[in-house]
Amino acid sequence: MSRDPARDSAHAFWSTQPVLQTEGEMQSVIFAGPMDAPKTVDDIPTEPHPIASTFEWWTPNLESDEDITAIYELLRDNYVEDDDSMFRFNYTKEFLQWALRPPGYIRDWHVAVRRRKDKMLLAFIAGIPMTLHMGTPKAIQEKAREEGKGEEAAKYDGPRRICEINFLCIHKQLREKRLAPILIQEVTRRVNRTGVWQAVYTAGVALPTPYTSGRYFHRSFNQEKLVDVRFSSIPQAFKRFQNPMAMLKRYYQLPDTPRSSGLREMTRDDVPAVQKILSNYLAKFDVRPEFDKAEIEHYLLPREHVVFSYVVENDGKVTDFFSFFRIPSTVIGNEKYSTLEVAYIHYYAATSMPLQQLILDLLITAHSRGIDVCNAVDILDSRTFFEEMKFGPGDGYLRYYFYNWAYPQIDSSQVALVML
Ligand code: MYA
Repeated sequence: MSRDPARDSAHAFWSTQPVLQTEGEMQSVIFAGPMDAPKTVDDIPTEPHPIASTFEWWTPNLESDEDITAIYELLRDNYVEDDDSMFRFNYTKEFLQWALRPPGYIRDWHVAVRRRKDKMLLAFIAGIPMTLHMGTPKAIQEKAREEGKGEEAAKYDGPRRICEINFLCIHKQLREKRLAPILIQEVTRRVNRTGVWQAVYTAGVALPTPYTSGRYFHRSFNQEKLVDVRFSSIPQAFKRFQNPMAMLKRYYQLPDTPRSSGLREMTRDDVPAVQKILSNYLAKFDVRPEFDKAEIEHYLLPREHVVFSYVVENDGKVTDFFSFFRIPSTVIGNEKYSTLEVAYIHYYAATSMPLQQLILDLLITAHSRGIDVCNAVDILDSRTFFEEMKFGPGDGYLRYYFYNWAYPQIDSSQVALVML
C-alpha cells in the first residue's frame, strides 16, 4: 500500500487520541497510568457516532450462524495480507466464535457497519473484555523504590479490567475514506459506556506509539509446499547440494511422536492445575493477562481445528502444558494450493523440563496434525527456544499498543499477552 508520508506523520486521527504521540514522548514516561482526565459513564454520549446516511451501525449476534458467516466472509476477503499480497488470513467461523465470545463478552462491543440499502457488510471491529496486569515495569519499580518513589510507581499494579481490540477490517472498496477512525470512535464510546477506559491492541503497521514491537519467527514443517507457494525459499546454503529439497526436508525432519512421557490432551479436569502453573509462570512478565477458571476453560480447552492444548502429567500431577491455535491463510493466486495451514504458539508453561523440550513436543504435535508452518512472536520466553527448534526470523512485526495508558517502552520478552 502506498502512503503519503506527510499525511502519515500528521496522523489526523491519532493525534486527537489519548495515546503517546512520539517515541520521544514515550521515552519521557516513567510510571504507568491513564492519559485522559478521569470521566464517568454519564460523560459519554448515549447515541452512536454519526455516520454517512447511506451506512448504518449494526451489532451482529455472534451466536447466530448467519451473522458469523457475514463477519467470516468480510474477513476472508478483506482482512490482513502480507506486504506482497501473497497470503491473507482466513480465520475460520469456529475460530471467530471462540475469539469473540470469551466469558463475560459484551455483544455491544462487536461493531459493524452495513450499507443501508441492502445490508451488505462493509466494516467490522471487535472488543472483548480481559484482565491485564499493566502496572509500571518491574525494573523501573525497583529503581523507584530505591529513590523513595515506590508507592507512586506501584499505583496501578493490580489487575485491570480492560478491552482488547482486534479484527478491524474495512471492505477493500471503501479504503482510505477515513472510515477506520469512525469505527474506532464508536467502539471506544460503547466500551466507555460500560465504564472501561483502557484498551490493548496489536497491529503489523506502525502507529503512535508501540510500547513494544515483537518479531514473527517461523518453523517450517512442509518444505515443498512452503517453497511452492513462496512462503519460503531454499536457503543459499542448501543450493550447493545435488538435491537441495531433500536436504532441506532432512534438516527440518521431526520425530513422529512426542518425546515426553505423560503428554496428553488437556481436559476440563486439568483446568485448576493449568491455571496455577500458567499464572505462576506469567508472574515474571510486565504485561500479562490474568485468567480466571472460566477463561482458562474457554481459551485453553481443545476445540477441533481451532485450539490444541496438551498437558504433561506424571504420577497424577500436571507439571507442564502447551497450546497452539490454527489460522489458515488463503494463498492468493496459486494454482496448486489454495490454503496454508498455520499454527501459532499460544500459552505454555514448563516446570518439569527445559522449555525447549516442551516446545519440541508442540512442534511434533502440530506437524502430525497437518500444519505446514508454526509461527511465534518473540514475546514470553520464545527467544530461548527459537534457535534450537529451527525457527527463522520472518519479515513481519507485531506492534503492541495501549489506548489511554501511558507506558514506557519495554522489550518484547517482557510481554506475555498472546493476541489471536
Ligand atoms: S490490526 C488489523 C487491521 N486490519 C487490517 O490490516 C485489515 C486490512 N486493512 C483494512 O481493513 C484497512 O486498511 C484498515 C484501515 C481498517 C486497517 N489500527 O479508514 P482510513 C489509521 C489503527 O482512511 P483504511 C487490528 O485489528 C491510519 O493511521 N489505526 O484507512 C487492531 C489513519 O489515521 P491517522 C489504523 O486503510 C486495530 C486512519 O486509520 C490502522 O481504509 C486497533 C486512516 O483511516 C490500524 N491497523 O482502514 C484499532 N490502520 O490519519 C485501534 C490504519 O491518524 C483501537 N489506521 O494516521 C483503539 C482502542 C479503541 C477502544 C478503546 C476503549 C477504551
